[in-house]
Amino acid sequence: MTSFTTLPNMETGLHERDRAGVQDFVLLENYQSDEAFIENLKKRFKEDLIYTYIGQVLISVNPYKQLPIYSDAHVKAYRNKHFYEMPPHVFAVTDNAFRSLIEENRGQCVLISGESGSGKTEASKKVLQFIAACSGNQTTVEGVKDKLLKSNPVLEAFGNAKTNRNDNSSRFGKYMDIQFDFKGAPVGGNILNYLLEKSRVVAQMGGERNFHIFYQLLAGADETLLQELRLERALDRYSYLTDGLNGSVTSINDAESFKQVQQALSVIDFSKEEQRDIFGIVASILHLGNIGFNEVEGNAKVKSRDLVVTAARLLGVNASELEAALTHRTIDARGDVVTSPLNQELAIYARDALSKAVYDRLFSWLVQRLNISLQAKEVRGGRNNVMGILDIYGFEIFQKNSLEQFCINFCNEKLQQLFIELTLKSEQDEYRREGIEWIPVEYFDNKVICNLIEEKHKGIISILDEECLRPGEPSDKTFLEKLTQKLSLHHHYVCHEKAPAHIKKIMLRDEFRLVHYAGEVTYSVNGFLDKNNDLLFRDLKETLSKAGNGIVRSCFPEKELRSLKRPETAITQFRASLNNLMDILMCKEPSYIRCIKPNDLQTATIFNDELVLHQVKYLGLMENLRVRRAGFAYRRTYDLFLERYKPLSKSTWPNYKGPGGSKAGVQQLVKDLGWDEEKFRVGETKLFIRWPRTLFDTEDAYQAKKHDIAAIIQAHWKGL
Ligand code: AD9
Ligand code: MG
Repeated sequence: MTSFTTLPNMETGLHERDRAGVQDFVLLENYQSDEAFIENLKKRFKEDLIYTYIGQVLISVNPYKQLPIYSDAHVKAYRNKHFYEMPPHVFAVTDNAFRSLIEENRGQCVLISGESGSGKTEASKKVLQFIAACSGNQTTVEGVKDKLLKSNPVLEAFGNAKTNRNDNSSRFGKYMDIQFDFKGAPVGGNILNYLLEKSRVVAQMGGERNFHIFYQLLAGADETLLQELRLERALDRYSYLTDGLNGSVTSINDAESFKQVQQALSVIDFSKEEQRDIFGIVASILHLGNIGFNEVEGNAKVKSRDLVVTAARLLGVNASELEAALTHRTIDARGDVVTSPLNQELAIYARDALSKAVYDRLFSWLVQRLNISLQAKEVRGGRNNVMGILDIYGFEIFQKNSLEQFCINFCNEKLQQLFIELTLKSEQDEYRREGIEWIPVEYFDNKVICNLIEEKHKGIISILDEECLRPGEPSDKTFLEKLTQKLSLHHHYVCHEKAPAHIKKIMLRDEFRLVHYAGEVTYSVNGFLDKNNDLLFRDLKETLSKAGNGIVRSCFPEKELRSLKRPETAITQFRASLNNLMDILMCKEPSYIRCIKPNDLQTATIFNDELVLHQVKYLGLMENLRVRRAGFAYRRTYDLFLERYKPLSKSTWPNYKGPGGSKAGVQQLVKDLGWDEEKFRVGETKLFIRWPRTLFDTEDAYQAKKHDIAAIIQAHWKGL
């Protein structure tokens, strides 16, 4: 497969290093220096070279502009190439993983991490694009590929929103498995979704929007559909849309996106009826949000019955029943059924809880429905033929951080843990496998923060759950008191009382602060208990379980009402799903894409050194590089090394003919080159080179010789 014509990277990698920095950080001479690291990223960024390696790990800097590097020609150029043959690219990482999957039958996962707006979702789409473009083209496979690709616009419409960090921010976590047959053709897929930020349905921060689908529907639906849903185009008619940014976003074309969503739903085989039900639910939520309440003698009364009637019609429930459920609460205490009226505040709470629950369950239903459509008919070639892509919400620090940010940041701590374990572990494994001595490197292990959050009985999650389940009158305030009581001595927990003066100044009394691996975040406990309890009054559940809208009915099954078990708290469910995810990832071979955001303004050309350095540090990239360099900066299989450098010695040119194959050939070659013992080690299958300089010199010698080789080859062909 390797030939002189397919080895362009060494030129770009080694000889362009002045103009465009080094394409692999292990080649950076001053590798301990933060400045040199940033300088290299910056140099490349300015040249539109957004990708750089640390060994096998890909670093991607968000260019915030379209680059012409994802064309079909690029896919083709990266297909079936050895990793270092081509300049760094998300396609190279994908090709590498894809080939391990097919050739070695090893389950793969591509883990994409980085903070909000750094380019994770875009990277995940490129991974999918590459796989779709280079795997099989029979009609059955085309269908699967189409569905996989089309699942993205649907999930983004319902699960993404404009935040202050990113105009298209993922507000849910996504893990997608693609299943392949033994020939490498995709035959199915499966998506796992994690914790949708459903509080956004009823309230948004200044400058932010609700989920895209609401705006898409209002901008893109034709008049007939709008009328059927009793909607008007004006956004300011809907109270759920007027909290944050009231309007459209220049980078987003809502009407156009709506067309894409409709088209995608059709490709994924959603029936007309299902589509009508979906949009009916979205519209019903907008109407629910407009329902106001008066209070008469402590009892809430619906202000405008019309809205209840419209929402009820769209959900397919009885309007009077919905009205009663919005203003009353029935408690079944061991057979004693008592119904009591709600006051205005509680009725608003019940209405919002209803909207959130309906939207959240609609989202999960969509994922399940996609999965049915993506289900492989038959997977031949074993269950290891799976490639997973993880694109989950990035680390977040907002002005106000609540339970949602706490969950998102906890998730990022867990992924960092995995990164530490897998990168260090795989490095160690390789040295062990190859019989090479290993020098351990110090690194910050964020396990201590994971424990602070999730340790049984002692961690923040346990304390929160305990408080939620405690009889008496637990509140956010009592929760915070417990936290402080139990954790005030922990190095990564900062409470108001014990905060240093400069922090105290910016902290409120209802806040606590965590020292995350990626930075310090202040959380406001307001709403923690409510969100964790995630209570939807029984009357509403009962009403929905009888809905005429088929999706609503299946989202609120009757058996849930009959269950006597207390539902698990939101955070406990989240922790369980994360641990399950970690188990899935641990048994696959990982490829890493570490995304970096060059500035906070979502704009091309600006490279903010300080901001980038912060990310480089917390992503552990300097440590990653040190680990990679502590042992051997470069490694190359004997075959590859010999193929390229054999012209440098008479004993290996044109071919090594001695005994012992390419390993012996390489040993002979480096002996002829006069390398001393310290420069390299001989592993089982690879040559390990300690310093990049050794490789540079060898490459320089090769370049000098290249013209001679060209002449020799030409003469050779002429002679034939
Ligand atoms: V969040 O954690 O979901 O808030 P992501 O997913 O990390 O975040 P996303 O991929 O959505 O960020 O990227 C943000 C924006 O940056 C995109 O909408 C694009 O406008 C831009 N972007 C990111 N990567 C690329 C790229 N490779 N080429 C061009 C890009 N633009
Ligand atoms: Mg995203």
